[in-house]
Amino acid sequence: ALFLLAATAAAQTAPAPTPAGNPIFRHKYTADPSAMVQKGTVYLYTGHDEAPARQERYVMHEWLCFSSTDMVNWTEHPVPLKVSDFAWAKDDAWASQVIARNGKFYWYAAVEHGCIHGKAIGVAVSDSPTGPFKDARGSALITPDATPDDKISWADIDPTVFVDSKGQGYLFWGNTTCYYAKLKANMTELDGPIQTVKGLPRYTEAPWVHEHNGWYYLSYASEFPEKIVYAMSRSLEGPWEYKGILNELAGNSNTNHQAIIDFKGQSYFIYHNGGANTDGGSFRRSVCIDSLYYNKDGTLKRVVMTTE
Ligand code: FUB
Repeated sequence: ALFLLAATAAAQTAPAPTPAGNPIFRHKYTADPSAMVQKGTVYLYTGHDEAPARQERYVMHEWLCFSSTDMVNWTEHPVPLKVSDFAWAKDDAWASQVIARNGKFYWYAAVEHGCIHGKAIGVAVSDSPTGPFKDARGSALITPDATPDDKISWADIDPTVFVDSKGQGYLFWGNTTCYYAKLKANMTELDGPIQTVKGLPRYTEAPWVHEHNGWYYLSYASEFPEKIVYAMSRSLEGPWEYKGILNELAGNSNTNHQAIIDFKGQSYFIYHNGGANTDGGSFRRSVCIDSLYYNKDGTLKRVVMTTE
């Protein structure tokens, strides 16, 4: 596929061509994709890896937003959310997801908390999928000490959010242990206790929940270096049944992080690897997209990265 990118300032400009195939963007390093379909448009949200070459630690201060009506030509929007938009946070624009509800758009994002040591999850809100977004609470939704068995300061990362057909919202997240909690209809408060997801062997991080033909899927990053695996259930509250590998190691990156969407009759697996440019790697990652296919029994065919 030929991927085109339109860089925008305040106003959008005409698309400018980028190299074909995966990774889809080469002008910036992008990581931890999430995606949402709204009115015939895909909105793709990513973290921004800003670490200079050979600096082997995350440098991430903001999130990015791109949109497309064909998964080929992408428009880049002005930066819609930064760590500094959460006054209580101090650094690390880690993984995130945006979801639509009640005519608004809610962005769940992991950051380093400014006062309590460790990662926290905030939620920002906007009237538009492209922002600007602003802090919806003025405080973290999930604080670094929210989960009782935290042994690491980055236990509370990688939010994924889902609203079921009855309108019940769920937040899933976590490193080493996967947690979930119900969300109130306002999407900015938990509605009940934090629970642990069981039945996810070798869980590391990066949960993504989606639904397809009556099945719920919980895909996640497993082991380290990470591969993406998945489990299936008839209920978001489990029991989850482990189904195996969805995508093998992500090239030159220790992490992988996925989003799964259906768009115009095709399913897509959106993820990152360390493949773009000679400086690419675990801290300079790049978003890739490949088609995703289901077997008749609902299980997923393994995704192999393509380059065109
Ligand atoms: O981008 C920072 C962290 O790396 C994310 O939170 C994890 O999912 C991994 O991709």
